[in-house]
Amino acid sequence: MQTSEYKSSDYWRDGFAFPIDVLTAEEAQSIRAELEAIEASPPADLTRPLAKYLRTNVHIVLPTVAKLARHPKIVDIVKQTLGPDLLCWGAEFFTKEAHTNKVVTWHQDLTYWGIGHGDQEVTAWIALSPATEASGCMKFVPGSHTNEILPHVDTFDENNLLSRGQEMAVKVDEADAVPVVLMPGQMSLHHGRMFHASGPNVSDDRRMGLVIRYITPEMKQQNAGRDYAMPICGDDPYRHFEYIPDPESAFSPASLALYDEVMAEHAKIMTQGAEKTVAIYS
Ligand SMILES: O=C(O)CCC(=O)C(=O)O
Repeated sequence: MQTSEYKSSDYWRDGFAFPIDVLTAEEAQSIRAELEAIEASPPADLTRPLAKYLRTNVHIVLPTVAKLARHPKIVDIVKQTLGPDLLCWGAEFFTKEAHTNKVVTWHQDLTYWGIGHGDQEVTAWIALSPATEASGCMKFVPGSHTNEILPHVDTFDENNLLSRGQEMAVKVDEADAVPVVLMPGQMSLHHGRMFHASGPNVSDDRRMGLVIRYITPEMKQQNAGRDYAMPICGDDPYRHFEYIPDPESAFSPASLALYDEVMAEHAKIMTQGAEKTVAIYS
């Protein structure tokens, strides 16, 4: 599907849309190369392991990710979906190494984020390497976003990429699932109540996705005192979120200080009700 063919009616019917061409293969490769250069030689002055910065809120510390959140093609698609006023609430690299058992169990994103269970959030998942059934691409259950948020349990399984190893307490029929196959530079969109999961990577390449979470400004953090978002476009008469500025440079001192501030608040939000430490926020 080309960008011009995107129909938001498909998204609202199914709860997802893909594949949507947003970057060239070369642009995707350049972001992958930048990420891999950082992984090969992490900045010396980080107070947390590099993987934690990459795994959550990476838009605070990496200018390339902040810029991508404003990429005209991506924003155009998201505007067609959620309307003209947009904030970026989060960004994460979801990487599965080649030949590893890392999985994502069935879950609904809005379960633990504290920003309600409504329709004003969408995730853009942008492939930086081939996301295939062999490499452990996501799977979606069409129409499942029409459910409420269903009960989830924490497993803290070390092979689970999710923060608390959470999974839905109801059985999802794998036969209902659609594999979200994407080539580098292609994007999928999914709704915050979508049932989704992904399996192990049995391929020879890393499976790399950059996830950007967009919200509209009327959303509000309900669990903690403060929450943060990066302004993307349109108006925000509510100011429910503290604004995150673009980082001046990768892991700049100011961005690292802001990162710690945001993570302290997010730790309160994301760990509510958890029986163990939630490692990515510590
Ligand atoms: O990348 C994956 O396999 C899962 C990503 C996911 O759960 C999400 O973006 O909400």
